[in-house]
Amino acid sequence: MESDTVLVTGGAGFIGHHLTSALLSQGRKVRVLDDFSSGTQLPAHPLLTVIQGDMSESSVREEALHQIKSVINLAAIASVPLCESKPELSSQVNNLAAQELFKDAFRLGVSTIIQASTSALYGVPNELPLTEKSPTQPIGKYGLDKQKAEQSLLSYHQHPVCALRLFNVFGKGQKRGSPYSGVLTIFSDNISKKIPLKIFGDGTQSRDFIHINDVVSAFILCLEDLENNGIYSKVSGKKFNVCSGNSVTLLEIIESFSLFSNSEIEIIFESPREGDILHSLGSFEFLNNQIDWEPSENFIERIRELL
Ligand code: UD2
Repeated sequence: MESDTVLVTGGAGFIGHHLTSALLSQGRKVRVLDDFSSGTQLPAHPLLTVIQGDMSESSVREEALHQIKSVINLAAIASVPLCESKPELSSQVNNLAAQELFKDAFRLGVSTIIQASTSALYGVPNELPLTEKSPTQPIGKYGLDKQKAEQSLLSYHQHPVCALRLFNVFGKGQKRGSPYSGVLTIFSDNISKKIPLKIFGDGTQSRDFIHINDVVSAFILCLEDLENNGIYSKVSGKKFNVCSGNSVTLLEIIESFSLFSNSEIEIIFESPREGDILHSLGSFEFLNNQIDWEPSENFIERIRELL
């Protein structure tokens, strides 16, 4: 009988926990491959198996890909500053291992692959909002490596594949206490511990924050469409922005947090982070047109949840 199992690489990370739990609740069998360099153990479930291993090793890929129907590749070094300080690691994980995974997957009979790509591919935007037609001109190692992986996957025209360009993903469950977490997690963690917030720059930089639940629903809708319609799926061979279509500045974020915090929020301004872009804002029209996906979350409510 044909396998129905989904392999989620990097499944022990922030997005992986949420995505795996959503797939399991749909009755899907899930196999997670993760090296646990930053991920955390997943709650046990009868439909879940976990392989601890390094995706760069061919024997590990071979084991993980055995009798798999579909792959969602989340395995990545997701922190922009960490990729700048460890460029070889970024090349290895974000690009080379991903390319090897795609190659082995199709050789071993996998039908469908979705790549977690990133808005960092766009680099410094010429105009906003960013659409999938905007030029890709990544300015850092993270964006460059992710661009290569995305191009590699989308070159498999004979297979149902797609790439989701995630903007700034936030929500409960992101690792706390790590300098490599997203800014909303760092800020909410510091506010609850009454530690001053550090702003790199003047706080007018803006981001398009997308809630984890919306990201999970984008992956699941694309997966279903690809599995049901193969290369005739409306998303096959394409890349999509996964964003909220709204941007907020760091100063606005702190103002929102202050609505829900009992104590004064202290801010320290530091010099801008190297390789940072100033503004990011995406359009989700393309994905919406293809499979009716749209972000559903109320930003202010979700900010309150973080604290
Ligand atoms: C996020 C993602 C990255 C990629 C990218 C897409 C994270 C950790 N990184 O990178 O994987 O998807 O979006 O464009 O989610 N900042 C402060 N103080 C802090 C921390 C951050 O001022 O304590 C600033 C930082 O300099 C930047 C902004 O907040 O201007 C957002 O930083 P981030 O690390 O949350 O996310 P970003 O956009 O670099």
